[in-house]
Amino acid sequence: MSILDGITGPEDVAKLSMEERLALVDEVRNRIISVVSATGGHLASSLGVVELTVALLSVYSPPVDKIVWDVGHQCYPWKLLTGRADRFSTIRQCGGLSGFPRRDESPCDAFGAGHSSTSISAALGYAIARDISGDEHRVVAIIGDGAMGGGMALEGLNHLGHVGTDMLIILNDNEMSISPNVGAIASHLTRLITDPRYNRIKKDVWNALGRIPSLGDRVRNAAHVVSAGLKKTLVMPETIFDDFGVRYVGPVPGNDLAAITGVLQRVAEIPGPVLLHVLTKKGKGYGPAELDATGYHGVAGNGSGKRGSETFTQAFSRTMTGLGREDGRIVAVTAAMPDGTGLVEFSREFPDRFFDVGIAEQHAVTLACGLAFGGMRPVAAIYSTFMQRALDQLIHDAALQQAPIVLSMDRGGLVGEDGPTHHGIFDISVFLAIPNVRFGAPRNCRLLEMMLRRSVRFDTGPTLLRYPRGEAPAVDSPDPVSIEPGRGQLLREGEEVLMIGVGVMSLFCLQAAAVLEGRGIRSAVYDPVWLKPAPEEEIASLARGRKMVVVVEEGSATGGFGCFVDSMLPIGTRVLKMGVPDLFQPHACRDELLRMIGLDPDSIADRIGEEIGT
Ligand SMILES: Cc1ncc(C[n+]2csc(CCOP(=O)(O)OP(=O)(O)O)c2C)c(N)n1
Repeated sequence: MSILDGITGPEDVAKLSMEERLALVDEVRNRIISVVSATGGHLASSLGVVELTVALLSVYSPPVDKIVWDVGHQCYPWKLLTGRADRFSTIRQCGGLSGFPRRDESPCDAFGAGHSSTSISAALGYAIARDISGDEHRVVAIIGDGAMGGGMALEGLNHLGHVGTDMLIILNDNEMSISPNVGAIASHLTRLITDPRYNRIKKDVWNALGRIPSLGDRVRNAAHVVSAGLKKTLVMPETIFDDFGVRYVGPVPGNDLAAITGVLQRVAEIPGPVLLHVLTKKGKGYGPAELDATGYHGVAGNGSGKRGSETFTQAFSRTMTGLGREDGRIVAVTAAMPDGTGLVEFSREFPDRFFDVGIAEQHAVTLACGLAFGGMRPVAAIYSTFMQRALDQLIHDAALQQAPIVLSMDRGGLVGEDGPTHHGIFDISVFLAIPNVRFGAPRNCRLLEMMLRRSVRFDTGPTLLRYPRGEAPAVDSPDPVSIEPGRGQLLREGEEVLMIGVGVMSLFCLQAAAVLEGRGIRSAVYDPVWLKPAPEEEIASLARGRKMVVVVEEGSATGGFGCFVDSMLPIGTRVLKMGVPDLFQPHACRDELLRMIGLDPDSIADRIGEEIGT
C-alpha cells in the first residue's frame, strides 16, 4: 500500500518519519499529475506547494489549528492529505470534490476561497475570535505573491499590524501570479530574495540541514541550527512587512521539505504577527509545468476536445489589437489576467498602452476612469465574477461621473468546473440597477467585435460588454442589423410566443423554437443586444398579442433582465422568466449545469410547452 493511501486524516501525516514524508511528497505529486491530466484543474500552483503542505500538517493540527488558503486553487495536496484522497479523482466533476477549499466539504477547510486576497482578513478574524474566547490554537494564512498585492490583503495586513495578535502569514512566493507577477510589492519581494543575506542563510542553515535523504537525527539537529539561525540570520529588518508591524522571516526554500518543516516548527514559537517568506517553484516536479507555469496554471482534462471556431476571448483579442492599431488612445487594463482575458497580443504590440495592475479589480476600474478623463479610450477586461469586486468603483467612479470606459466581462454566465466562486451570474441583476451604464450582451463573436468597436467611441458613461466562456453555440443567426443601444434584432418570426434570449441564449432560443415548431407552437425569437438601454419599444410592440413572453438569460433570474421586461410590459402580460435560480450553482461542466437548471434548448422548449399547455 502506498503511504498516501494510508493517510485518512491530517493527523496521519505528523506520525510519519521524515523519510516517509519525503516519499509521500512524491506520491502526492504523482497523484495530482495523473488525476488532473484526466479531470483538468489547477496544476502548477498545487504542485508548487506539496512540501509546504506536508510541512504544515507535520507542525499544525487542523481542524483545531486554522489553516486558511488564499485563492484556494493550490489546495489539491491539502485535499489529498486531509481525508479526501479516496475521492480525489472526482475533483471538479459534478457531485465530486470542489477544486477549491470549502467549509462544507471538510472541517480542515477553515475558509472557502476562489477569489483572491481574502486569507489574511479571514485568518485575522479567526485569531481575534480565538483571543476573545481564550483559546490557544494557531492560525495560519497562506497567500501567494500575486494575491499579496491585492487590496484586501493589504487591508488585512494593516489591521493585523494594529491588532498585533499571534498569527502566521506564509507568503508563498513563486514569482508568478497566473502570468509573471507585477507591481512594487513583487519587486520588493525580488529584492528580498536577491539580498546577499539570503545567500548566507542558504550557506549557514540549509546546508546544515543536508540535502536529504538520510534524515532523522540530522533534521532534529538541523532544527536547532535553524532555531539559532532564525534569530541571527533569518530575521531581516526593514521590509515592508516590518513597517506594517508584522515580523518578517525569510526567505526560505519551500520545496525543501526538511528545511521548511524545521523553519515552521521554530516560527510557530514566535509570538505576535509573523510573515514567513517561502520560495517555491510553480509546477514543481512536472517538467512542462515548470517551464510554462502560465500555460499549466489551469489545464483542461483529457476528455475536453479541441475547439473548432473562434472563442469570444479570441474575438475580443483580435478586435483589441485592431483597435490599438487604428487609434493611439486605446489603452487596455487587466487585473492579473492578460492570458485569460485575451490581452496578450495587445500587450506585445502596444506595451506602452497596456496595464496589468495585478489582482486589483477595484483599482483597474478607477484607473480606467482616470485614463478616460485624461483623454484615453480605456478598455478594462475583467471576468464577470471578478467585476463583483469593483461594484462601488463602477457606481461611484464610473457611472456617477459618466466616465467613458469599456468594461469587457468575459466568463459571463456559468463557467463550469470552477464552480460557484467563479460563475458570472450576478452581473446582469447587479449592474443593470446602476444609472448611466450601457450593458450589452453579444450573442456571437461578430457582434462582440461590432459592439466593442462601437463602445470605444461613446463619449460618456461606462459600457459593459458581457459574453460567456468559450465559443458561441454553433447556431446560425441573421447578420446583425444595428449595434446602436436601444435597438435589438428579431431573429425569427412566430405568432404565439415571443422568446427573448440574452446573448448566446438567443441562439438557444432559436434551437428551442425549432423544437417547439415540431410540436405546433410558433415562436418568435428576439435578441435585445443591449440590456441597457433596453429596446423597450421594440419589446413592447413584439409582445403585443402573444400568448406568452419568455425571457431566457444565463444569469440570476432574481432581478435579472426577465424582471426588467416584466416590469415594463403592461400588467396582465404573461412573462416567463427563465434564468439561474436563486441558489449558488455547483461545479460541473457548463453543458451539464445548463441542463440541470433547465437552460439548454430542449429544456427551454419543454418548459414553454408545459406553460402553454401542449
Ligand atoms: C479577485 C480575483 N481576481 C483574479 C483571480 C484570478 N486568479 C486566480 S489565481 C491568480 C494568481 C494568483 O497568484 P498567486 O497568489 O501568486 O498564487 P500562485 O498561483 O502563484 O500560487 C489569479 C489572478 C482571482 N482568483 N480572484
